Amino acid sequence: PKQRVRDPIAEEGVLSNLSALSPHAASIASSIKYHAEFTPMFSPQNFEPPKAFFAAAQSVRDALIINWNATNDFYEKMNVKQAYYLSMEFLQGRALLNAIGNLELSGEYADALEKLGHTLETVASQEPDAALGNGGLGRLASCFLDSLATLNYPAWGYGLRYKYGLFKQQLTKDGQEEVAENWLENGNPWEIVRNDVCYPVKFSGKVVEGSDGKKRWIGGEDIVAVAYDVPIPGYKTKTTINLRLWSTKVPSDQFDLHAFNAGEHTKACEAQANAEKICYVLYPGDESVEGKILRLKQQYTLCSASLQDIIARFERRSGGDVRWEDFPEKVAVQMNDTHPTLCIPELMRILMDLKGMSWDEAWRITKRTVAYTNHTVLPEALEKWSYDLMQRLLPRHVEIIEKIDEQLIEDIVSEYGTLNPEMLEKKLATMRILENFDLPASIADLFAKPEESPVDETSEEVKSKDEVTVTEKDEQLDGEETQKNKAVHKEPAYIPPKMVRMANLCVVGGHTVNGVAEIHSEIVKQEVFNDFFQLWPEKFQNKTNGVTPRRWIQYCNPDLSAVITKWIGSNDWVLNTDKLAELRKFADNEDLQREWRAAKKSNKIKLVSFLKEKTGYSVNPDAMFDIQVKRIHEYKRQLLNILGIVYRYKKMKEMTADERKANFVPRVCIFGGKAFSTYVQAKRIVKFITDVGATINHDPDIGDLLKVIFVPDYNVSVAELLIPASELSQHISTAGMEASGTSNMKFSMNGCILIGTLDGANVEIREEVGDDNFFLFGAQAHEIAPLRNERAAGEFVPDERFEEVKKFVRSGAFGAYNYDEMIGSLEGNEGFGRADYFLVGKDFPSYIECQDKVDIAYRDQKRWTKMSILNTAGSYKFSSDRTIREYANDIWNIEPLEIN
Ligand code: T68
Repeated sequence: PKQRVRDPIAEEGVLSNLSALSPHAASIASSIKYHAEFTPMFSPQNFEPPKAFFAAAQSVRDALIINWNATNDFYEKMNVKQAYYLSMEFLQGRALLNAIGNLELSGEYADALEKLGHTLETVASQEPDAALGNGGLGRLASCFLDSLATLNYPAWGYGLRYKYGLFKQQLTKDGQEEVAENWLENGNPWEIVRNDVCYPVKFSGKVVEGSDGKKRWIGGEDIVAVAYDVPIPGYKTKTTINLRLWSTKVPSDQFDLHAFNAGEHTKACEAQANAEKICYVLYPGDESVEGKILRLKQQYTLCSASLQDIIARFERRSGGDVRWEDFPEKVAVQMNDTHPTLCIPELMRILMDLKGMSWDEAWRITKRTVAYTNHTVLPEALEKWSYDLMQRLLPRHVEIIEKIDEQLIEDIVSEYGTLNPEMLEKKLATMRILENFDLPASIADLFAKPEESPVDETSEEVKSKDEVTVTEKDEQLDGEETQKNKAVHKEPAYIPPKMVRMANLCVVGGHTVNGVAEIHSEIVKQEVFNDFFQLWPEKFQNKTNGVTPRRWIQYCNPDLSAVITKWIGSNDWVLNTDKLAELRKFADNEDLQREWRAAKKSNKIKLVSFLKEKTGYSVNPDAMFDIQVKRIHEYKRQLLNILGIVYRYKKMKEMTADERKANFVPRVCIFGGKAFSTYVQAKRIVKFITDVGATINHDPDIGDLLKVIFVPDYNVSVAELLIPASELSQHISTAGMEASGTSNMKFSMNGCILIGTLDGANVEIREEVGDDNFFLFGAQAHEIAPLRNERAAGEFVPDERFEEVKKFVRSGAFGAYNYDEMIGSLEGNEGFGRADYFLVGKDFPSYIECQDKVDIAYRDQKRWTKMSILNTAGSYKFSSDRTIREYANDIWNIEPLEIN
């Protein structure tokens, strides 16, 4: 220190009078100062906000590490059963305010930083979002970690440390543009690299059988997975659990020094680049078909490294006495959707090939260990892998999967063998893990049809799909054409590609399958996995999603939190959200109503400046703030929302200024969300919303009566600003298509009223907040299939108002871009797809009528405020603490354990 030239913090005298601070804040200030001085990655000459953030985060991390070590030591000593949440996505967002809030040090940090010349808010805003997830599924995983730690459950998360998180969204005149999100660019103060915790992971190669009959997987490509640990603090507890993220690298002995010295630099680094690229980018969502091999490598890396780690821990904690049959008494593995399905064959492989177990023993253990959560019923999002690709990459796993499939066939035949063969055949076709595979000969005999004519000796040999030429493939796109050609040329029959159905493997290999909201779990049982439900009804459960009230009320909405605490009499509600229900009895109280409105207003004002900064638009804080933020997807129906707005605008234009004022409540309609980069229709919708905004926002007739704003780059931090300021939020998916939704819960908690369909968790939210406090519209889930049939039969007669709005869009009212295709998709025009598959046209009339009711309700601010209070009061059920307790009791069988 003597040699240091200058110390800006000391020079500026900011630490000269620490006595003004509480002892705790003073020690925090010196810790921040210490880290500012000894973090070499920033210039010593200054103490700017980025450096202040990093130093503050490091000082928080010191505190976390103490608790984190204590937690891990305690679990090790007690040898408790631990749950492991395996997820390809964790959408953590920022960590600083959450960590100091959970440590109950927010005041001290604010004071300390102020002493150092910064506000806590500015410092916190320096942190980049950790966006290692796409949307709801990833954010749910992060809420679960907060609840697990808070409730003292022995549990860890396992994921991947992507170098680039979810892309940054920029809006240009052409719509959305994607930019890489280099979130690690300035270092990540929260992670602890564990070079001592690494495991080999293999791809490709081949399987050989030893003289002892044991299978060995050899050759191929070897990489290493290295652990990066992120401590996750619970709220008001010492418990600090671990999120272990794997990064990939090449084994240290594989750098080709000879090639490098010979000047072949690229070749020398090839293995390294191949290994590292596995963790380069987050898979961009459920639509992509690109990068399949890489995605499979990612999934296998997560499963293999995590299981090796879990098994090593189990063995270590068993001391010299490893009893494998106890493994499921010590380990619960939860698969967050099908992305970690390879856990099942990987656990089988390790237990059999490396630990010497028989198939039956290994299968019993595996089935008692893993469980599966389903997050989608969209058929196109149910994950399938090409059998050939998987076999190339994971030959041993494919053998194991084949055997699981064989066993399943036996189970199905023994259950249904006495039924008619047609039914049995159908069961096998839908339930098997391997799709488009022949049946084993012994089973195929069951279906031999005596009346069938013998095989035509002259017919050409059937080709596999890969052998089909390009022209043949083209013809296959047109069924009729193929039939014709067949008749003339005797073309070979098309053989559909062999696939591995990951969801079926999860259902077979897991002890429990759960959906994420009541209605969704019913659809899972009655539709998606109905055959499995009939066979194993005891496997199926519901676990309605939840969100953490720490991040999603207390930290993002301090103003409202203070009001809630005052009226409930304590802040116990942060841990026990049931207490929120007590607000019901004050819902009409004028004092509470006034304070409630003031909190909302202050959040709206904060949002107004954010919108100005990000979009340039100025909006009126007294208008109703109406928000729809989520991934852009046709089933989520942003198009219904924006067409409703267009209709409103058209009606306004037809009126005089006085009529407009009398008929419409001023609204700011806010959209946010990312479209997957190759999802053309979703990107068109983004562009359309911005085009509509550009027209309406500059229309002098309209002024403050209507504004349409697309907030760029929606992420967790933006949500934390938008949700507290919201008054109406839209959850308007086609019924039956949104598994749950979780932002609906966050909005309701923050006193926002929902407009929505009876879909996902909306159903349960409406039950809790009361029918009067939820704006319901639209067709119900059981009506959707008949409506689509009606549509297909050409029997649907669209509402005049829907025709009017489409015509208006087509007239070019929103610029030169040609929206024919987008509008065409709502009509089933030839070539434009699926004849309004999402039923925008069907629900349009009830949607705009419902929006009229919203306006009427908003005019009566007393009524509206009461509805708002009753939303917060009724949201108590949707804490992820409730969800996690249910998982712990009903699926994982783990107990809370407080560190002493
Ligand atoms: C969401 N799923 C559901 N998937 O859509 C939502 N998919 O209803 C539910 O509330 C939420 O999960 C939590 O249960 C997703 O977010 C994905 O992001 C995804 C990512 C990769 C591949 C497939």
